[in-house]
Amino acid sequence: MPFEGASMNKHFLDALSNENFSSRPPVWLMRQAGRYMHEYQAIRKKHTFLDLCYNEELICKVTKMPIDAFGFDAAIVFSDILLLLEVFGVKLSFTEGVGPRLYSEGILRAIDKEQIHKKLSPVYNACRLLKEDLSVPLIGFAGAPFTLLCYLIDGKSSTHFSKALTLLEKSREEFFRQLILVKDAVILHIHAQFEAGCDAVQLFDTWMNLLPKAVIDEYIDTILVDICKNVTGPLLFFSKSISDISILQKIPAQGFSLPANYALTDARRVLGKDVVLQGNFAPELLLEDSSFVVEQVKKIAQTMQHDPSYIFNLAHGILPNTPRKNVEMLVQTIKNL
Ligand code: 1CP
Repeated sequence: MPFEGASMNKHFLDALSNENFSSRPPVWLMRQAGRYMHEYQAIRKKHTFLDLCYNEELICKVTKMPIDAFGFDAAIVFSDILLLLEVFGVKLSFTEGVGPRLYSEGILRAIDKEQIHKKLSPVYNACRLLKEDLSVPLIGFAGAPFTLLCYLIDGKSSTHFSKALTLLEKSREEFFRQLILVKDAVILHIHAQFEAGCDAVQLFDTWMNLLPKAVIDEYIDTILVDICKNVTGPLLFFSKSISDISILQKIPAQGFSLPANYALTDARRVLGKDVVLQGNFAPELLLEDSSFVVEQVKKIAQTMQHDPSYIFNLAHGILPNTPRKNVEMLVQTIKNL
C-alpha cells in the first residue's frame, strides 16, 4: 500500500469530496510540468517529447518535478491527449515551433482494451509507479472526443479546425460515427488510468466551443454524458472557453475547470454547491511582476476561500515563458492564506 508511514497531502481529495474545511484551497496548475522549468528543458535536450511520453521512468521523473520544486497539492501524469489517437493507427509527431502533426490512413475503426494497453502501457505503468512514491494525489487525463477528432481530421493545431467542421456539415452521421469510436476509446483509456491508481481524471475538451449550437446538445447527450456515466472515479471537465454556462449544467461531471471568461462565484451560483470548481487564473497574468501576481492570486483565492469544493488552478495551460519565481509566489500565496 503506498504512503504507509508517509503523510499524504489530502487537500485535493478533500476538495473533490466537498470537504475542504481548511483555510486554503488545494493548488495545481495545468501543464505544471513543462517548458517553463529548466529541469524539464534539460531532459528535453536529450529526448524528444514523444520519447518522454512512452518511457515510464521519464514520465515519473517529469511528473514529480513540479511537486518537488513548488509543492503543488496534486500531480498530473506527464503525457498528452493526442497519444490515444496513435492506438487508431494515426502517426503522431511534434516539432519545435510547429506543434503536433497527425497522419492517418484509412477509416477509423473500433479499438479494444488490449490494443490500448499494448500501446499505452508506459502511461499506466508510470501511474502505478507514481502511486508508490508520491505524497500527493495523482490526476490522469484524456482528451474529449470532439477535441481529439479536431486534431485527427485537421492533422495539426488550429483555432478553427475547418476540416473537422466541414465533415460535420457534409455528414452529421459520419461525424458522430467517428465521435462514438473515439468516445469508446476515451472511456477505456480513463478506466485504465483509474485502474492504475489515479485519484481523479481530467477530461480536456479544449475546443468544444467550436461546435455549432445546433449540434452541442446531441454531442453532450450521446458523447459526454456517456463518458461521465461510464467512469469509475471523479471526473473534472475542462474547456478553453464557455460561451454559455448552462451548457455545463447538462454534463454530469464531478467538477469543472473554468476558463477565465467566467467568474467562479457566478459559476458556483449557477452550478450549485455540490460540484467541484477549479480555475481560473489567467496564465498571462503570471508574466507580470511578482507583486501583481500575488495581488491577483489573493483576489481569486479569497473570493472562494471558504468554499469546500474549490481547487485553485489556471484558466488554461501555463505559458512556456512564465518566470519560475511567479509560480513559487503563486503557490506560497495560496499556502499562506
Ligand atoms: O516539450 C514540448 O515541446 C512539449 C510541450 C507539451 C507538453 C509539456 C505538449 C505538446 N504537451 C504537453 C503535456 C501535456 N499536454 C499535458 C501534461 C500534463 C500537465 O503537466 O498538465 C497535458 C494535460 C496536455 C493536454 C493537451 N495537449 C491538450 C489539452 C489542454 C490544452 O492545452 O488545451 C491539448 C490540446 C494538447 C495538444 C498539444 N500537445 C502539445 C502541443 C503543442 C499541443 C497543441 C496545442 C494547440 O493546438 O494549441
